[in-house]
Amino acid sequence: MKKVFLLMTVLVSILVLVSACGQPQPAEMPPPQEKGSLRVEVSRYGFNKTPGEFRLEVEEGQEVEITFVYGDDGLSQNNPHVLASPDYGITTGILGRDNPEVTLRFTAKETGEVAFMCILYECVGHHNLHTID
Ligand SMILES: [Cu+2]
Repeated sequence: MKKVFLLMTVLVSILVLVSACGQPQPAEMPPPQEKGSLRVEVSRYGFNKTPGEFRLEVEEGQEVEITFVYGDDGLSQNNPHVLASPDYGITTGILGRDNPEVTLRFTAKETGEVAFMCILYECVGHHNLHTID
């Protein structure tokens, strides 16, 4: 009798699982973020509020798109930044209140880390947007 009960339990479980699979999906999932596309906040506290240069792992041949977003709205004055990757010889335009998003695009020439930093030395919190020695 116990065996029959166990068998029934297993059968019911399978039926529940099978019918659940047939249900329409509740909502469309948002498309996954495009590979190599990234948003990073830049403020006087650092990249994503972390002091030091921003480092990104890339793979050779990867199309990298990195958007820097102005994060100093809490300051009374404008606090412009210019972001650069010396490894790739690329810089953004001025990131500031009037231009709150700037994007860098490049193709990774080798696998490893790429460093980004602010090259506008006058900015508030500049020491948080550069290599920490
Ligand atoms: Cu800066």
